[in-house]
Amino acid sequence: MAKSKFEYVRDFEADDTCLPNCWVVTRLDGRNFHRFAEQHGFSKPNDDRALHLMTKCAQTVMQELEDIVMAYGQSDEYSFVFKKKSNWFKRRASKFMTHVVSQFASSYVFYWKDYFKDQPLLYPPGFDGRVVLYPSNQNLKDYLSWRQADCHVNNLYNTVFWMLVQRSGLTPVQAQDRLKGTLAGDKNEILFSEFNINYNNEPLMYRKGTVLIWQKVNEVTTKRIKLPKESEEKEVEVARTRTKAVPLHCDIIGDQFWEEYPEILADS
Ligand code: DGT
Ligand code: MG
Ligand code: MG
Ligand code: MG
Ligand code: MG
Repeated sequence: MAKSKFEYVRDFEADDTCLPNCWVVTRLDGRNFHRFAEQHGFSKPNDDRALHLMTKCAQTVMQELEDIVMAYGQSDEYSFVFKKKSNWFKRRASKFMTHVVSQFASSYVFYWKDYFKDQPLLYPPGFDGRVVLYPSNQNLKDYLSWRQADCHVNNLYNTVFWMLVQRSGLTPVQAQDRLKGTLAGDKNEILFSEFNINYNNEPLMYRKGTVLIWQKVNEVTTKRIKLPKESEEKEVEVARTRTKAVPLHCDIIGDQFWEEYPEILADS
């Protein structure tokens, strides 16, 4: 077919092919979730419904899209790691980013009511996205460690902050002043001595965030089948193994996780 005289406009499209042999990481983050959390009555500092909904959306992204080897999420963000060798959409950054973000955002709205039973969704939430390439396994591990360290630092701060406000009746400004210049040890000490809380006993999901990895799981379902020599249908149990994106709330900064799941970083 002859090309139209308009075809030349294609040349204006920028090439955004991701460099070969690099891990492609797509991170999304809720837009103005400070306000979104307030308006939807999220509990402070952690809302289980919101965190579980984020993970449900991330599982949907992993199941619907190609080549994602793992994901890590905390607060209003999730990072998705694509295979080094992925050639999905010819490695175009815009495709990775927009498919991840749009699938996640539509899932957030679609699954909202399953997690927030009595809380209607008041307005459409948005998410930003970015793509970053990491050339070495160490760079990738350091990236994920950075996000998990961020989770830890913020969660420790927020846990003490909201204790001071909710239990000790400090105003947010007073709580902020009280925490100014304190180190992790000081915050642990405030939690322990003033609120009898051992930070290490706080839920792992809050302290470590959520890692999603592919795992084989056995599923037993009941099926109605009709056997050839019998007239009536019968209920039978069918067991099958499925590969699912399974949530873990573990440390990914140390070596143990990577030694336990070497297939994540393995090529192919
Ligand atoms: P942005 O990302 O620049 O558009 O602005 P924000 O407001 O989304 O800021 P960000 O992403 O740095 O911080 C996440 C906000 O989301 C933070 O203000 C607290 C809120 N948030 C996330 N998870 C929870 C939760 O479980 N409970 C509550 N109360 N708030 C949460
Ligand atoms: Mg921000
Ligand atoms: Mg945000
Ligand atoms: Mg955030
Ligand atoms: Mg199309």
